[in-house]
Amino acid sequence: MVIAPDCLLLQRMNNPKRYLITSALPYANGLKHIGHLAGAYLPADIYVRYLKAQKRDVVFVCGSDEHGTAIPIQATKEGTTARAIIDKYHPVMAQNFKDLGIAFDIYHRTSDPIHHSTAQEFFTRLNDNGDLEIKETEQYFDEEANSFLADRYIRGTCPNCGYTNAYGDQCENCGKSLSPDELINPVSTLSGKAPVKRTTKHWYLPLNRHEDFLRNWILKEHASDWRSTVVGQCKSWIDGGLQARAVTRDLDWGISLPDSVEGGKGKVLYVWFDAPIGYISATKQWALDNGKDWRPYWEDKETQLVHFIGKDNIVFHCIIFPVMLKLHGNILPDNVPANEFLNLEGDKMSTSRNWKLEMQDYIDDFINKENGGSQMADVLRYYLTLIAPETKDSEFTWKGFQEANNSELVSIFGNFVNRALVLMHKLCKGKVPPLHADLLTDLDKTTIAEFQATKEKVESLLEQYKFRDALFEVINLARTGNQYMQKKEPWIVAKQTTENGQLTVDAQQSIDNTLHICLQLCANLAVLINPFLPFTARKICYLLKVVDKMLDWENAGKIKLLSVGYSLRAPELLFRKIEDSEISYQLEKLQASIVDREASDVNKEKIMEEEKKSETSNLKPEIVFDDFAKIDLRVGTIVSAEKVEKADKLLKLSVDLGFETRTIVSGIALHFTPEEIIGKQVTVVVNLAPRKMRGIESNGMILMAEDNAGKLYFIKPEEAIDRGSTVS
Ligand code: B3M
Ligand code: ZN
Repeated sequence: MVIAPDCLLLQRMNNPKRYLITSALPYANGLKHIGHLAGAYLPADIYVRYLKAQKRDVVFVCGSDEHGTAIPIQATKEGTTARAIIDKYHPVMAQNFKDLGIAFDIYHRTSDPIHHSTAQEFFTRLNDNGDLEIKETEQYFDEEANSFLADRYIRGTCPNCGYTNAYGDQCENCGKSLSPDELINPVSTLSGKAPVKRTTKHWYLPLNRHEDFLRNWILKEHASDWRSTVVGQCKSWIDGGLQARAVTRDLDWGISLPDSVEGGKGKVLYVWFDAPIGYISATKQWALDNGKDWRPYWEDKETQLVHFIGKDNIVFHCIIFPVMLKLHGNILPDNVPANEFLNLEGDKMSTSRNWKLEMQDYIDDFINKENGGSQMADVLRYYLTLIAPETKDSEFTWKGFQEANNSELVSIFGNFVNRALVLMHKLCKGKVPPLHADLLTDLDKTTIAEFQATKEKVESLLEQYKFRDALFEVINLARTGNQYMQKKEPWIVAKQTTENGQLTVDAQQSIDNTLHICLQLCANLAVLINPFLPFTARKICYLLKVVDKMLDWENAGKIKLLSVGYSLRAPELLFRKIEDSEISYQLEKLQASIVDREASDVNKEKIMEEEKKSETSNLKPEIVFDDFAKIDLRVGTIVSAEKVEKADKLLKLSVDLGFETRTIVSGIALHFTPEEIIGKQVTVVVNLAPRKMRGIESNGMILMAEDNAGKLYFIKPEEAIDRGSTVS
């Protein structure tokens, strides 16, 4: 029998020999906020806990990213050295993750010698193999500081939005990534002077040589199993034209080029070259610490490599690092489930504006305070998973946080477990009652069936990285438990007594069955909730007097997790209610922190105003009405459409505008077939100067909307209207 290659691929992915899971290495230049937590750490931890509960061979690596200009810039701000900065933030970040139950197998750091040598070896291999290009270019140089200027050390006016304080690599106002050459009126932040251009030599990774590989690997092989937001971003990068990217810098903070590299003195590896290699060095250190071999995790195709990141890191993990891995002879990621952004109380989180909730703040206010404890780590994990920005940006609100806790964790999940234990103590003498199999009602049976059904649903969702939906299923099972108890009403059944006040046999048996099922359901909930809320799962084990081993995934779906006659502990609440006063305290604190900042920095007000203006990223500079009024927009109907020869992106359209029929060449051929758009109404810019494309004169432009995934839509009236109608 011949097995189709596709099937082989699927077999491998469904049952890999081992897993290597990574979370983006956070810069050790300051404390991280809950947006980071929700983006790259919490989902990875849930996935890893699930895999570990399944007894899979899995290593979960992360660590501090301690290079790049972010570090010396922070050092200048704090009046100290780069080394002091990383030594200050690295341990706090490690502890924050621990307090929130993010259980890395190793939290490494890129300043470690093992990482320096790993990154240098990586660079050397690529360089020796001729996989890098060396180019001399002109770059900005600060004559006063006698130093080349990293992108972050140059500021100027953004060509996209006009914001006057944009960085050389990105405009913080409109989000557009820039190169220093694009800045208008560049200024060095070291001396405040205008920089000059000087020639310097650098090593480049020629991404352009790998276009076919990337197209095939991402846009074909992974078109359906990767998130559409991720594929969409990759596609627009690739379509935009891949270029060689410099992988070295003139800087004095970072990993020096190996001594063996000619002309490499005084240069360091670009932080985005070394940081992802940090995943490999972390694995090496983990292997050393645990007497294991790190190689199969990076070299054997039977390993499933998954990178958890935020959307701003997509290009590095899906395009640049995979090219590096391929050239170096490593395996490629199986998936890169990147998350979108998490906003906070109606605004995007921002460190510069102090509009954020740091992990440390949450830990101080909810976990380390007497009224909290680790259980409160689970509350944050719960809410962040509930609002996970998996497919689009989402929003953290303190009210939402309170609501999720009070009306779901307390009232549904906690309430069910508590009632089961209370009733068991009251009606079954504190012991697990027997199950009378011959007396099971239909309701009993369907409830038991839900254990297994939920397990299967959760498994399938987790394997698709749909953490939010998976968590919903678990809570739904607790909801089912409450409804079951409500229908069976054991407290009413307990009133069926004989004349001498004894409970009837039938009643006792019915109560036994109800509580047996409820208690087994509690045990099932512990197994299923464990990846999401690990502290809660352990607390349930404690109450049920079982060892944590019960949390093995294979136990989910089973009805026999607790032995009959076993005595359980007295109930304790799993979650406490969150009071209105706690929420208003947090809201006031958030507002106050932003005010502090404004008062201390005169420029901030302006920045805030400008940031407010651009609620969404990539806003263009303001125009006056007259600018807009110059554009003549009309509704037309596509009457014919055909492919343009030798141009796979172009369609030649005839558009009937009522007053005339125009030829328009449109770059939509990859999105629509000619047949499907004939007869469609569209909006046309009719006074655009004619342009020749592939020898065809195009007389106008069709308006299209593009969603985050890169899908195109026509802009048209709600219903068909007269051709030639104006749009304004
Ligand atoms: N430190 C950027 C960031 O924290 C960077 C990630 C590195 S992952 C290899 O967003
Ligand atoms: Zn801008």
